[in-house]
Amino acid sequence: MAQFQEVSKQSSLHPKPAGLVLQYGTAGFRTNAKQLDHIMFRMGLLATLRSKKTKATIGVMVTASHNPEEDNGVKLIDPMGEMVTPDWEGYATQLANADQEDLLTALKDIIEKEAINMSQEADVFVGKDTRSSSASLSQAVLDGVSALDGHSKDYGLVTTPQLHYMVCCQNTQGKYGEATVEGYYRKFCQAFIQLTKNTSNRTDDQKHLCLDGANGIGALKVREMESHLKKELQISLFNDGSKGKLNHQCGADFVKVQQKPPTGIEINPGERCCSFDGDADRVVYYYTDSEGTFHLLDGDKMATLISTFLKELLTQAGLDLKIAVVQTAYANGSSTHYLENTMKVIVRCTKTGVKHLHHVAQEFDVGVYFEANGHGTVLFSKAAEEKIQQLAEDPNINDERKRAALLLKNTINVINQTVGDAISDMLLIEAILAIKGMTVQQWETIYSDLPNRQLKVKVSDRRVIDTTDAERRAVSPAGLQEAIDNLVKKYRQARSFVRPSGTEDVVRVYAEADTQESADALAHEVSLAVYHLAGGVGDEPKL
Ligand code: G16
Repeated sequence: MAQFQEVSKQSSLHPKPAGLVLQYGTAGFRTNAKQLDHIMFRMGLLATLRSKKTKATIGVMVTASHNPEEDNGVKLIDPMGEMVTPDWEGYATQLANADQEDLLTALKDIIEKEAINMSQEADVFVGKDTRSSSASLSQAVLDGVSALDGHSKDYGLVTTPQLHYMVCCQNTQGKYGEATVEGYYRKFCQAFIQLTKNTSNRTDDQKHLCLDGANGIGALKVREMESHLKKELQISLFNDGSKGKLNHQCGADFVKVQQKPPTGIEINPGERCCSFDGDADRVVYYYTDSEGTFHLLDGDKMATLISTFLKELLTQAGLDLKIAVVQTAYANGSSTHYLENTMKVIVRCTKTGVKHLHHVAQEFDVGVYFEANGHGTVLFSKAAEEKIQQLAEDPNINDERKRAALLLKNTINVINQTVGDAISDMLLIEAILAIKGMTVQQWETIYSDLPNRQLKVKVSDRRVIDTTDAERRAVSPAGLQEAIDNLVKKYRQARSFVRPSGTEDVVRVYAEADTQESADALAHEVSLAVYHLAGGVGDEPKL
């Protein structure tokens, strides 16, 4: 077959380094950019097969998100804008690791297993972040698509959620929106303006937000979007990529893990600030008070604010829809307690990775899902959307129900339901604060976080750690969970777990307790247990 000859020819220009084995992780492949050229070419091939199989457009995003500048990675996007399914993640790993001479066999194996009609047309959308390696790596993806005769559209520099949005728009024939960057700005900014239009007595101070763009793609895109916001949101942009390094001492991951403001930002006490990560699919909020103390409002705080707002609107609208919040093991214990006991909403816990949260959220009429690191969104079932739409158009309802139904309708439109999206989440949070007339300080006091600490431990092979119960318990190596249980018992209101990262070559350690000193001590002691029982490398973790 001519296609296979072309694959053979092209793949020799994107050779696999001998012996290199990579795994499709939490959000695709991710490692040092120098090791990724063959992976990108092969993911171009795989996306083409996936497109032929689904008879729909597939997305390939070249990014390593929160990782350092020298890394890169790739995320595959399925037809409705969601993450690719687990069986295709498996194919991705097989294809990525096939030796150069076995590539065609691996490819044919997938074609056969999935009964793919190779004469079917294929369409692949490609996007990339601002890393210096992204240009040549996205070219490798395009080469893979063309080797199998697929059509590609190169969106160039876009945020990850923008590419998810494009794929969904394309496959819904424009029902979700127009598959252009301008279409994206129009859809989300118009909804934001509609949502905030009756809050016109807001002062410029209330409309003002400081944004740390992590020196990445989010900063560029917010600049492009600004005019669509018609000054209803006034953004002071820092870490816009003009001088600083991507994700270096800045960005959502840095702020969340270090629990301190990013460098490169000038903020006054009390000012509302937020940070995006490197591909703008996560956002966290924060401020410093007059004493200089840092206050973080992470994904859990966002999930709480959003679900409270939605629950109130559903009640006012008289709509009986089932709402749930989906979290991971990293969710602060106080947030889960508040959601379950005060707000009385259903709370579910899944493994890390938005792909897991997304699927559980789909089980409800309204599924709010957020990882504590700021990655999340809200999903509305088709039936819920229809009920809200009908109510908003019903001429026979009272003003309170009408107002609530219209707010719900515009809330749906400001949310990027395909995936967590820093830009869309920021607009949603800003709109909710404006509508509720709430300050960031009032938002923070909804509940108090338990002090917590996250650490990383280097081990020789992080796969020795296996977990269960949505990653809350370690089943291997032997003795590790017992050690954690004994350490946790020493502290009050304490909890701790460990898991291998799916985006970095580290084991992550999380601990929370009644005081910061206890959380820090527990995290350190658990790190030592990991170091000793799971093959730690380098120096022992220090307090
Ligand atoms: C990705 C995933 C997130 C996950 C994060 C960290 O985020 O999309 O769901 O929380 O990695 O994962 P891990 O702890 O396995 O390294 P991003 O923003 O880096 O793409």
